[in-house]
Amino acid sequence: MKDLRDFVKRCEEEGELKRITAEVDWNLELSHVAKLNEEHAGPALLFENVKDYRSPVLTSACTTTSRLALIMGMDKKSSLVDLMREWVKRTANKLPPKWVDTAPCKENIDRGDKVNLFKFPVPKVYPMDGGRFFGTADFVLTKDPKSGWVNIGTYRLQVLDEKTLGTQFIKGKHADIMLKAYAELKQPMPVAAVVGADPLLFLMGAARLPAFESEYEFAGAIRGHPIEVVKGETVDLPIPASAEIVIEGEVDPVAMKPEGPFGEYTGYYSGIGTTPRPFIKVNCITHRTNPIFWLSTVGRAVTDTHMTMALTYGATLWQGLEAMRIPGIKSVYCPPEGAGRFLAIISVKQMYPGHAAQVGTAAISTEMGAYGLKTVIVVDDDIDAWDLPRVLWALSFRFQPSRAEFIKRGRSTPLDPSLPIDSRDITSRLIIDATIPYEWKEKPVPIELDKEMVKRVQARWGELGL
Ligand SMILES: Cc1cc2nc3c(=O)[nH]c(=O)nc-3n(C[C@H](O)[C@H](O)[C@H](O)COP(=O)(O)O)c2cc1C
Ligand SMILES: [Mn+2]
Repeated sequence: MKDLRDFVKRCEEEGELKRITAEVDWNLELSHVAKLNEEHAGPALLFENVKDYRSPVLTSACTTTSRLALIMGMDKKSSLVDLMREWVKRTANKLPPKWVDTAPCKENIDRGDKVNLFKFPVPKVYPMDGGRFFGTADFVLTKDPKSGWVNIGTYRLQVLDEKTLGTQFIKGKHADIMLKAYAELKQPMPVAAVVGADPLLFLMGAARLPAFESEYEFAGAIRGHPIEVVKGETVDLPIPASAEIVIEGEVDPVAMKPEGPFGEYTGYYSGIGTTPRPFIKVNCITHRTNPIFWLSTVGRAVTDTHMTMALTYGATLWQGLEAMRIPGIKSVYCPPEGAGRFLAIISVKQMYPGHAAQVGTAAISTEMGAYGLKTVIVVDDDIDAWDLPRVLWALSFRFQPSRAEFIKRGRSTPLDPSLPIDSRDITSRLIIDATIPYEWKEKPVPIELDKEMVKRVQARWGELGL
């Protein structure tokens, strides 16, 4: 799969996509169709007749595990945990991107006065949103001025006017770290914001990889071939050759414009009123002819964004634990209901006293866990991390509150509605060890059915009238 068009085609072949030919308004109507469609696990939608526009909008691409599997190039019947396990396995062999000279993303080039973000059918999603958000299924490319490390990060982008995009680079995110490096040099930060291309790059943009790691190399690892990139027109950044729309511009590290609010994945608006934030001054736009604009819905769980994060945050937590070489990790599950980021469940085969405790503290020390993860539940390996009824059983019959660890201070997300709106930098955490302590000499004796009796009863099932 090379681009979004391949993905649309694959979805169509698999009965996973519906084309909407009736006219739909970009102002609230389109997002509401998508959200209601997602509430009953409907197909991906390609809106071909958006009011005032001629080019299409794709939504709900990542809403189901089956479509995430198609993006990963895996069997449609794979479970979310299968996808994460495969992600961790494949990312062991990183592959750098490959430069090409010509690319479909250069079919149309707009500079100077021709630059106009309203050229694209950017939807307005929720009633109290501060405007139309160009970036929901996007990713932003930036380069560290000192080391040359290129980052891909998925960050929301609001259309402020024809040539300006508001950003929300949350503190400590890689674009934020890089912007601070440009601030020291007193230089603007060149950026490229991309919509479309291989949909895996959007997932990579949302993955919680550590600093100095290249999302391109991990995408290459998952694909098994390098991602093709081309030089920007005005920025020295590797642009995905097959991108639908590329916004080239720069961020002044000290200038701010009001941004937001936006109805977020927490089910709440990101703030009350606007917040001053850095913005992208757009210098050039390149796009394919009849570009597919792509929207990822947000809002009350579960939406497209929740499923995306359940996969990408869950996989990078697992990847982080593997990188620490902790033995015995059986499965990791970050429920989509928690947007894959506030709650993590980890199943471990304990091998020594304190092993489960190590897993819990390690989880909150990974790149993913150190940021906003509030609750970690560790269960024994007889329970699958995604098997929520069994996890609740362990919470009832194995967990002892005095063995929980309460951590007072950790890095938070400003979007967490459980914290007061003006003090969301720091969160507390809870590590719930719901395992049976390894060192116990006498452990509770589990009830197993008598095997012979099971056979006998099964043989008599019909006779018993059952
Ligand atoms: C649809 C979607 C929208 C997101 N919007 C933002 C955002 O506006 N700001 C932000 O800091 N992170 C946002 N994230 C989370 C980041 O993509 C994620 O934390 C990622 O690790 C950032 O990349 P980085 O680690 O290279 O900084 C979003 C994720 C998704 C899936
Ligand atoms: Mn990164």
